[in-house]
Amino acid sequence: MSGGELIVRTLAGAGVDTVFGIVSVHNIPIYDAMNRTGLIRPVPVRSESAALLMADGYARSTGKLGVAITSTGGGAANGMGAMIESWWASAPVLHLAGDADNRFVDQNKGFLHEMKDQLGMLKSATKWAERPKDTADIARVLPEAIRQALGGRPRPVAVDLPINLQYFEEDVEVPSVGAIERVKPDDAEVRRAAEIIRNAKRPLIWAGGGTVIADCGPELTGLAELLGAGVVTSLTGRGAISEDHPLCIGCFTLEPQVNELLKEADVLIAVGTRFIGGDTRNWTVELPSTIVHLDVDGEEIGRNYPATAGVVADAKLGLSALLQELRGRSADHAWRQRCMDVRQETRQAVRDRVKPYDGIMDAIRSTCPRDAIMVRDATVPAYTWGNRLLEIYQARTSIHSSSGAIGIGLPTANGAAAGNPDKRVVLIAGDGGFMYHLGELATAVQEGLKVTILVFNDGGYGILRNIQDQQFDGRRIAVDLKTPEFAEMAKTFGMPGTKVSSVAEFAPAFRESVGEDGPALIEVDSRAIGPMATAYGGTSRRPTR
Ligand SMILES: Cc1ncc(C[n+]2csc(CCOP(=O)(O)OP(=O)(O)O)c2C)c(N)n1
Ligand SMILES: [Mg+2]
Repeated sequence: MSGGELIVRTLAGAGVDTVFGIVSVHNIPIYDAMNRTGLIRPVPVRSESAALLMADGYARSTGKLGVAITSTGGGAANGMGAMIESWWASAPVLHLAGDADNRFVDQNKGFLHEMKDQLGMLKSATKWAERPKDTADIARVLPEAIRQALGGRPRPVAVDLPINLQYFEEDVEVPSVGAIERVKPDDAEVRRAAEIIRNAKRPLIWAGGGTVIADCGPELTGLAELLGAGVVTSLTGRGAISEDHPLCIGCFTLEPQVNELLKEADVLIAVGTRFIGGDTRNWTVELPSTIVHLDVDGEEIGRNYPATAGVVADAKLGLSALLQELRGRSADHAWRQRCMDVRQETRQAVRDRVKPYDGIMDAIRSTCPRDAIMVRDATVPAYTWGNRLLEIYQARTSIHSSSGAIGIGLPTANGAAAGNPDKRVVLIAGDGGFMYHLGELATAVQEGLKVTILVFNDGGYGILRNIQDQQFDGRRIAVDLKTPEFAEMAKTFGMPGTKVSSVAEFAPAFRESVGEDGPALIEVDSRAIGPMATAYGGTSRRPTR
């Protein structure tokens, strides 16, 4: 069979049924093989950046491998920003990039689309990337790429595919990827960690993205209940424990009430987290001096805060081993109550700051079923309430810009909708970030994706405007943007479009959009609604010497 067919049959054997990409003379044999075999549905998009981000949204919301196909050089490079996002999100994304004929590649001869070091570029943003040396070698490289993407700590990977190898025919068997095993904990590590936790009087849990990836909701919730420990989460850790659980303090690690609680705690049980700068105000949030750190990626244990004890394991297996060891331990009622009080106080304080936009948030949450997928681009409505207060009840129903890059919203929302045709996806985007991938409105309509797109239009890069006001004496520059009439624009793409200018108008418009069988767009006129009670200027500060 041809290299293209080998690729398609290998992917299909690994359970892949959908891929996102743009066809090119440097990947056309793969498309032709999809056509001939009917094994995989290709979703055509409007930029490679969107292809990779759709694969990412698909992967994050389903837990399955997300696959994107691009061309050589500029096409492959267009996907790189997206791969940085997938790296941050620990999303299992496979980038199949076409490349020049391997008899001419990397020689700067002028082969169509070529670039200086495409494999080097792909390696720079991935856990693993390789170029097969001949067509038969695809049967070794591709399954390994899939194992790398999904195994241990999931991360983006890439396979660089010279175009001649996609055409050449070889007598090869379709390789199998095999089962992806979870990393099991070491007994001695578990016993040591359990010993520390057993003696704790005021334990807290810090749950990160690893808890979502491992799908360890019952174990995480079980440990919190057993210990009477509050659970704070990182941004990627939202949803493993339901945010309406009384012990789920939530994603508020920078709030003063939670910082106070962290100082009172005597043991922090960190699970599937690496304490990134954004969750710790660049590692200045004070954590208990005793930290038990469980992570599938041994390199993260103790990297940012010293770990008293480490357990290298999948979060689900690690937590169930700890639960076994800790059976019979009782909880301190006063501490349990203290955690539940902080949960309430924090939420109320944040709610007061975002008024009147809490009305919009409440309408979103009360209209949508618990399994709706909430996607947020990097925008003020996300930083202030979408990433914090808007409750998430299930793993894999929260997608945000992990890297902080703007523009990821629409394509990741589309990818989530493509992977979850039975669920509603809600996108919260700002006018600036939304403009990055306008072409994907056409993809949403074409594929009938059930996404409600909320564009919060403040006529520019609002957060930077606030930062200039707060930290640069109001000297505003390069923050005001001309925006189209978004609702009218949506209609020309073939989806319903509405504009709302008050909080009261929002709920009925939103309810209608959620009832649509495909995408719908609502422009929220933030200037008409007015400023938030407290203007948000981000967490970045001028560095001091
Ligand atoms: C790829 C990328 N480029 C630049 C930035 C810097 N940046 C952060 S937020 C922001 C403004 C986003 O504007 P908008 O989407 O309208 O949201 P708003 O801040 O107005 O709520 C910019 C430019 C970024 N985070 N990512
Ligand atoms: Mg804006």
